[in-house]
Amino acid sequence: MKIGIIGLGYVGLPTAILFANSGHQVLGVDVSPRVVDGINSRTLHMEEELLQQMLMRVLDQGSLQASYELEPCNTFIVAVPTPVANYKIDLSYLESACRNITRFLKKGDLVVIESTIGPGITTGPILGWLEESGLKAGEDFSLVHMPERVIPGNIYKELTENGRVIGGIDPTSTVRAKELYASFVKGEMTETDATTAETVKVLENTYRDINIAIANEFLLICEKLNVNPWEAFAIANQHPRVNILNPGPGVGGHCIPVDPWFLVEKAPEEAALLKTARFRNNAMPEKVANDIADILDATQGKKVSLFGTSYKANTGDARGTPTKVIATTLENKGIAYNTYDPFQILPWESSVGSLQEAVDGVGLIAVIVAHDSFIQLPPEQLAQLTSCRHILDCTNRLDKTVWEEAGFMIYTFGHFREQLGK
Ligand code: SAJ
Repeated sequence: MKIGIIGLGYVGLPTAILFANSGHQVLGVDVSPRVVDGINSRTLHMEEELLQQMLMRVLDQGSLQASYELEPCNTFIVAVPTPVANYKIDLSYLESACRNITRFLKKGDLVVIESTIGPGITTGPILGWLEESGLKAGEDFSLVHMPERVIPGNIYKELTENGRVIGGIDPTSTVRAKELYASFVKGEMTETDATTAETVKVLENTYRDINIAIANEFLLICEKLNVNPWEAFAIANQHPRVNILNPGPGVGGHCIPVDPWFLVEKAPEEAALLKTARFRNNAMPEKVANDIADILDATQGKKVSLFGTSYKANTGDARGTPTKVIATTLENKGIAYNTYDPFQILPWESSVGSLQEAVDGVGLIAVIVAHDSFIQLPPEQLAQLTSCRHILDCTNRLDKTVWEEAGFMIYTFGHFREQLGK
């Protein structure tokens, strides 16, 4: 059984490794030299120790190969990005992956779409592109949508243990995909049709987006009321049926900020709440920039260091990161800043390479991302590196008492206005 996987990102590559590790011959295809050459030189472009070890093993065995070019296979798996531009889903990567498959598709093959797509895309455009091969879906080849559900940072565990939803265009397609994925998925695999599977995936991420938006809106309300949102949420969460998520500097990544738009596109009138939630979350980075401006203004600071450029804690993944928007907003306001992130792989113009450089000459440090290395930083160590004593904590993870005892002024996101006399 030869499996071709198109798109070797956070989903495609781990999937390729796990299939290769369970006895299949796998060809991984990507357009990026960093990815293809990286894999062939045994480097995983993500921080996952177990997968790194497994990558070495499958390369040694010869069961995984990375290439720019697709070849004939028995199964094709598509895991390319489906980004959003101007509130519209860009299916161009998906289209080119499918057309690539069409060139090699033959009777008896199975095509699995793992990329996140809106309801109706599998039985609509995807089926159309693949049938340009002259073969008929459901008769000559099988087709399923099997959305990925993994969370970056815990990919191996989630890929193997999470339940999966398998939506075939017909029952045979579903059963074939289920049998194939049983080679490494231990979680429950739920069978359904393609459109339901597509809908389930975007509902899941939209649900999380809306819940984060509620937390962010509650933070803004608490701030106005001069109530500590973090304390209020912790107490509210003691209620057995309440679970307020963490407010924060914005919702980044390549999934949650994107997926609600799949539903908005299909049902613009009904999806009113989804849009409002999206705009609420999208406005958070600008709020952080305004907070920074206010603190600098009140403390006569001239420059800020933004701690964390990734979209969430303990990963180097900077796609859709709120920090980028914070940085751009600061730039537009004429506020000097640098960005610091020990995980950062591709530096920005504003990036500095060390903690010492980051805090040198700044009037404020803004902790945007809760990387362990930031949260566990001893205050005494930081105090030796800089004369800056002002920290905006957007994560509420710094121990305020400990930091204040060490002489720092901590501005807790959503609850520092009184400290500024505002
Ligand atoms: N965030 C908050 N507050 C929270 C939780 C998250 O502000 O309480 C922010 C994070 O800082 C980050 C963004 O939201 O910027 C997204 O992070 P995340 O950890 O919620 O999710 P992702 O994007 O890493 O992964 C999500 C997951 N979906 C769900 O939990 C429903 C994952 O299971 C999906 O596989 C993934 O999207 C995907 O690829 O679709």
